[in-house]
Amino acid sequence: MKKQLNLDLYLVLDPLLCGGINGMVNTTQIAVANGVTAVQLRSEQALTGKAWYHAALALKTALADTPVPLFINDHIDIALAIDADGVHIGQSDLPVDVTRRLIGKDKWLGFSVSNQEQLNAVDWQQVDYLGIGPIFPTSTKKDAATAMGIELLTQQVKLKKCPAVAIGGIDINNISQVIQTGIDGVAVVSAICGQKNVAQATASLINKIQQARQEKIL
Ligand code: TZP
Ligand code: MG
Repeated sequence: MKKQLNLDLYLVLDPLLCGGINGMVNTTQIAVANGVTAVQLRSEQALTGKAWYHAALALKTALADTPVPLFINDHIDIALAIDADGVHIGQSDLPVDVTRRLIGKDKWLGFSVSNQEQLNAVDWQQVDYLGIGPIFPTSTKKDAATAMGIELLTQQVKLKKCPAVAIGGIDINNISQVIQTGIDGVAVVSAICGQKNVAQATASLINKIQQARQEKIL
């Protein structure tokens, strides 16, 4: 059955920061137990197809009895091979319509945008959610575009026509202002991966999200 798309706190895994496949699985289990609602396998480091496949399969198994969907970054073949819940692609990957043709209607399709021009060009019929960022400077993504800041994010939140997560440099200290833009959720790498206490780091982010939403309503 298709898992639901809940973007509240979206964990993007980095095998280097997590300490390999076992580290990613461990991080995922703890993070999901503490409130993470979506998980993506992503690697800046070049991995073999075999390593991608085994990592993806291990994560799929870890998430099997949970409502949390697994997304694969860039690698549509891996997503299909393990029957992941979705794929996440960027501006330099296969075009959105081609990706949709390959993955079919039943998988979620996420797409990254970094500026207004890219947002205007989104094919809203094909995309299920957007990743908007980087919001703040980040050292996790080596080729990240310039950070857009909260003001530009607020504009993009108003213009978007599908759900979206904000990404890039988001941590416990700035997550509240990101949520207060009205965005559907937040995606993080280093605020969870490699943290000494993954359970506490995740729970604190969830708390901040709930608080910030409450404050927005009041
Ligand atoms: N896309 C835009 S910024 C980024 C990605 C994958 C990296 C975010 O990592 P961090 O550690 O949460 O800043
Ligand atoms: Mg990509």
